[in-house]
Amino acid sequence: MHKPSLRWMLVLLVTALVGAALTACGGQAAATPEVREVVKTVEVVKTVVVTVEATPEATPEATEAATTDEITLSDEEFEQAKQIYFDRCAGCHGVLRKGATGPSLEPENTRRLGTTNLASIIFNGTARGMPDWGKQGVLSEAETELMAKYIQMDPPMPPEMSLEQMKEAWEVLVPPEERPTAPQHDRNWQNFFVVILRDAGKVAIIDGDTKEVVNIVESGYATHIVRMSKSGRYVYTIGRDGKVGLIDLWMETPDLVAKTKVCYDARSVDTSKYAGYEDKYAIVGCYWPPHFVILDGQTLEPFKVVSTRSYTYDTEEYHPEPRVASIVASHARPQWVVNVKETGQVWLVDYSDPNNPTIRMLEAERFLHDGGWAMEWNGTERVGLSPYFLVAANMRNKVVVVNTEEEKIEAIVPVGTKPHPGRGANWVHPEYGPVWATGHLGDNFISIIGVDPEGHPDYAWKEVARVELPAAGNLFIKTHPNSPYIFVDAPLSNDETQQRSICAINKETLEVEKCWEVADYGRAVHFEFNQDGTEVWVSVWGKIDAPEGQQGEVVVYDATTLEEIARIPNLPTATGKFNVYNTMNDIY
Ligand code: DHE
Repeated sequence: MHKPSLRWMLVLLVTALVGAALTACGGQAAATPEVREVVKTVEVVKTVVVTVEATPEATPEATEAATTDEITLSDEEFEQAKQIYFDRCAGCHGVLRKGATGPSLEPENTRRLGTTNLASIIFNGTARGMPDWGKQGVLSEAETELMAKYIQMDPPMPPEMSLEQMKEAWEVLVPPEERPTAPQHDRNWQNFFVVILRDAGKVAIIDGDTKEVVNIVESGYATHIVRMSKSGRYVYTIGRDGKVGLIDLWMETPDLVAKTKVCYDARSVDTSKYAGYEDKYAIVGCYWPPHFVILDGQTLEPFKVVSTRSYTYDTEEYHPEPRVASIVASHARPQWVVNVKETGQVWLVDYSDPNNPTIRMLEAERFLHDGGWAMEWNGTERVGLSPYFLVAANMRNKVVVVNTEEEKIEAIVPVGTKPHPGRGANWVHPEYGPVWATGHLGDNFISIIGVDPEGHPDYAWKEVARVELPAAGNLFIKTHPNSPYIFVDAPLSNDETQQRSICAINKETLEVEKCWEVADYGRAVHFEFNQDGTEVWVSVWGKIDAPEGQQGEVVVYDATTLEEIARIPNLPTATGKFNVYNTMNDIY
């Protein structure tokens, strides 16, 4: 059978890309970041085509063979590569490798680069955000080469998951009728922190008053986040392997009371927070299969699966893998905001009839990721949540503002490179009024957005200020109404000192007041405040196989004086941490 030669396919592609670039920028040199990205891609493609054509013996057939021939893996190697891909690559590039936070790794793109170039990128990383897996010691040279080969092969299609399979995995360890009707301990459970021990697949429950570890609970492979029920009594955990756990904080020793598994790859979970639905339902957002699942909030029985496979909002092309990124629950209506990454749609899901949910699909922007609510204020006193939810469209360098009351996209605000807010930071600035801020993976500043269209219309939905940081590579930003500071980390910086450092920014002057190293190992990552906002907690994310004392811990600072108050040691690979009171009330 005759197939078109790779060389001609490349030439056609270059022509198409050049055409697209020229059309987009009117024949001028690249003007917008989007066009610059296209031109960079074209440059890479051109280089490879020229190299291939310059080789005398490179007939079209030989070229095609050279790019595919040597790629054979044993079954064992293939399985190993598949697991590494799931662990390290799928989050950014997608299971089907169509690209999202990272570029497409479909074979027609990777084969152009070849094993050596790909191995170099995987080992050394890139300035545009690809981690240096080899330099970090995460992948050996052999594993790097294995991955360089694997991603030139067609991606294997992972299996689907039925409701029946989810029910098979479902287990109620303590039925609701056997659970306590009041807390069985005297601890201030609303000031508990649930700390993720990522690579241990566990969470530590820590008493925020005494800093004692109350229990350590199995929670699934590479647990990603936890969220609290509206009452705060229940903790929902989600593992990267799609395992969901329900922890009851009222038990004498807080522990798991139910568990299930609703997908193979997941990042988000939330609960029903509207009056009358408190603690009633949970929702899990999956990366693979691309769907969300509604579960009973008390037992975790899964009962409704909704696929997110659909069409990209802008080009209306079918996408087989639109992953569910962040999910937040409204406090003002029976509504979840479900952010569908690849198709760029925000789905407002009304759960009042969860078997027949009404879904309003809003056209937003592609590659939606994480986000949080803007707050409502009376002067400088926080009085609750506004109807506006802000979410990063990270590869489009934008923040989308969703008006959940009027069910429409209120605004789309350009910010820096790859915004990554976590849930963002809210405060009242003397001039701009109520604001919300995000950091960036790819720029060394935070962007501050005005969020008060009624009181401060001139600043609303605009980037009103930037605060420069010592380094790019920020992952999380956080504040509390009772702290004078906004805290930022930089775990993805290329510089080891910066990875371990955090900075405090003055809310009024917007000056970086202090930056300091939290530990002499690992990466400082993610912040959380205690219930009254007097302390800020930061994780030191060490390695699970490091010597004792270097695997991870949490460091507690006074949120006003910035003095160190305590170190909570022996928390291997501590990452996210969530205070019960702040999480149930969405205080950030
Ligand atoms: Fe996260 C939030 C996805 C890497 C720790 N992360 C989120 C959310 C999503 C997401 C969609 C929002 C959940 C919500 O609010 O419902 N994260 C991803 C990825 O796809 C990505 C980029 C790569 C991957 O393969 O997972 C990724 N995340 C990381 C990390 O490397 C971190 C630091 C450690 C880890 O677990 O892998 C990490 N992500 C977190 C944390 C939050 C989070 C702690 C919650 C922040 C909060 O304050 O709510």
